[in-house]
Amino acid sequence: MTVRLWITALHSLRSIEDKTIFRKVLIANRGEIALRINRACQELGVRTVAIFSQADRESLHVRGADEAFCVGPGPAQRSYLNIPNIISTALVTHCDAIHPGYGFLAENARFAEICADHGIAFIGPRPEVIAAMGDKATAKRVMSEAGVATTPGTDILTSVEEAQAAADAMGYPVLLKATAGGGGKGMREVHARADLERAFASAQAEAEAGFKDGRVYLEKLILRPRHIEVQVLGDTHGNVVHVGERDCSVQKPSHQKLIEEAPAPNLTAAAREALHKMAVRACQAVGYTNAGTLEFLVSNDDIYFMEMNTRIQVEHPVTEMVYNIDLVKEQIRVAAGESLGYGQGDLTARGHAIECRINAEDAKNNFAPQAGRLTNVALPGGPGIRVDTHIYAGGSIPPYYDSMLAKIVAFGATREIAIARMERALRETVIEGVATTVDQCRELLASAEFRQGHYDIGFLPSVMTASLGSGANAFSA
Ligand code: MV4
Repeated sequence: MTVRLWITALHSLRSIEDKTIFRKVLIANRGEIALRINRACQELGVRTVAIFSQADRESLHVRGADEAFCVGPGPAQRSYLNIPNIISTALVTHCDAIHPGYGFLAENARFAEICADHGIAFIGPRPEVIAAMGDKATAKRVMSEAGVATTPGTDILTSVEEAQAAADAMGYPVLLKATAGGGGKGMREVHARADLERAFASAQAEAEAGFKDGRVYLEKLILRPRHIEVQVLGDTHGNVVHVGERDCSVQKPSHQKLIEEAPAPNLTAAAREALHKMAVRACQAVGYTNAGTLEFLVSNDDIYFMEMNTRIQVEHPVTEMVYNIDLVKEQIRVAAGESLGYGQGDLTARGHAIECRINAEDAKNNFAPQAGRLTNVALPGGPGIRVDTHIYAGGSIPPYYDSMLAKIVAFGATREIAIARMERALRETVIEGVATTVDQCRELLASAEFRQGHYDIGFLPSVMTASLGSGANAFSA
């Protein structure tokens, strides 16, 4: 009897332990995502430590956290990327975990490793998985071995001759890509054999300069595909679910996304199911944990895996609206060792969500980033509108960081309702003091291509040629 009681007591102790989430999390980021993480922590009853640069002293993310520490001067290299200062802040404040957000240190495998070395949980996947997915050629090899359809192409190329032979075999046009890349840096479109040698050299040089890794590989150029990505979530007990897809085809030539939506419009049920299945299979193959995104190119009914992002993404709110889930809370829970506690069957998409990114950029000046002080701010609200932002009237926009000011998310029972709400929200939006991309978002939303959901990665230039100049996007062929 006594023994029995002890066992019961131990069981309940263990289950309490299993449910023990972090006590304190350091938020290694700034701007809207720092606020977003702080909100998730507060709702979970987790205390927070903010870090900030001298340029961000007056930022909202500093005020929202339980504690806040300056980690260096304005330039990110000396503050938000300053690993020794961030780790020592976490240690001094007794944080159990660090949430990296997106950008900065989010996909730095070495940083994830350093966190672990100091007994701090990194809220993200394992360092080996971050490293493997960060190398695009490795990621494609791993996914291909797991049975995922990847963009036809080569592994790392060691000579021009090898590139020429491969290109001849697959047929032009082809695309050279940097293995350390992503985001288009070190990418070269090649339409004829005569142009390959020069493109090979300049792709290598750009990759070497940008990433200190000049290795490139070759792919068949997919003409006018859609960029569709699948959100995934895995726990440390082997459970993986997908949380649907997002269409992110509306991007600037600089590969900055402008509008994202979930679900993807004009996708057949078969293609959607294939995407979801491939994403889950891929995650199971690499033992993926935490939140992640698999990027695919979709052309007609052909689906090709392109790369995987091992972080929470800017556009995660459209998925949250459609699936009624809090992805940042889920990230924190699974990083603390909790089980997902639900399966694929418990997740259903409902309605439609669209996100517009509002940037501090001057469309009349080639989208040059704007810094300065905001003289007036009035944010939209009302039915179906969510705004994730760090801006306020009187706040300053430092010159050192990403130009994104706000994400406006519109949700509705149908795509039409979401579009109407977004248009209404954009009309309500007042941001004065710096030039913003509000008008460009309105222009995009008003276009026939967007309204019909018939768009691909070549869509933007045809709508915004006036602002961007001609021939801005070589991939619109
Ligand atoms: C491609 C492609 C066409 N074919 N790969 C752009 C950024 C980088 N992540 C990969 N990118 C592309 N890879 C093949 N084989 C077209 C693009 C591309 C693109 C992709 C998604 C969204 C917008 C884009 C704009 C231009 C080119």
